[in-house]
Amino acid sequence: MVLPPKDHPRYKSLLAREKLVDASDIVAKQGLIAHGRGEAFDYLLGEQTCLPALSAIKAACTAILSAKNPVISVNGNVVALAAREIARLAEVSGAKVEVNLFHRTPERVTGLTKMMKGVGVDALGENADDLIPGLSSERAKCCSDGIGAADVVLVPLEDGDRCEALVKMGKKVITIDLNPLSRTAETAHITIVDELTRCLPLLSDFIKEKNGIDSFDNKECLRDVLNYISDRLKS
Ligand code: PTJ
Repeated sequence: MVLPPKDHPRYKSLLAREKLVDASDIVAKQGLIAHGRGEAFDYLLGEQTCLPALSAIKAACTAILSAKNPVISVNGNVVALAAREIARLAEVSGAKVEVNLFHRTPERVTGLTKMMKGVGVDALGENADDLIPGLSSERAKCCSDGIGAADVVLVPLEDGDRCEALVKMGKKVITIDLNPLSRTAETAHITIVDELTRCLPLLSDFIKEKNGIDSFDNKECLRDVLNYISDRLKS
């Protein structure tokens, strides 16, 4: 990996790009496009955690703490950018981690499982023996003791179809998505409109401190994020 100079004003952003490019064997090519879209929205948010996102993180904290069987679903981008942050979240919450891919190949599932093992997490996903109903492609594959049995699923950087299918299965769905207008953002029960590596440590901290909130309305939260962006643009 070619590390950007630490004093570069866009160090964090360049490092994230390097991580994704460096992990090109396990990150889908489409993942680079998804990342670019995320970057654009992050500019609009001022590359900081806005107050509505903070509420969503606290609501996610409550949902995960109240879950019997929470599962964190990870894909190529999530592991390449935030394997350690996911490991910490799994540790403080007791949630299982499952590799669940949109562009699924056995090689990618194995590679991502190995990367999670490298940060101390035994991720599920290789022995997918269950299906998410209503999805006709490879992305339906999941594990019966993972996503199949979960009551609360955290699905960062998710696509709309699978998010909708998980909601239809009766699961409580939390997503992390910088695009407040995406179908995923609108379909999930709790949408954290924030950058993945920025909000995961906050979520882990809140879980450790049991610092959640009970009252949360996702539609209102998304409206608040859009108002926040609009106010920033106007000023
Ligand atoms: O690894 P795979 O095969 O499962 O594929 C993963 C991707 C990301 C390619 C797949 O899930 C996909 O195509 O996702 P979408 O539909 O492009 O949605 C990804 C969403 O994540 C977009 O709305 C982006 O704005 C958002 N996003 C991208 N990078 C970040 C992000 N949100 C938070 N933090 C980021 N770093």
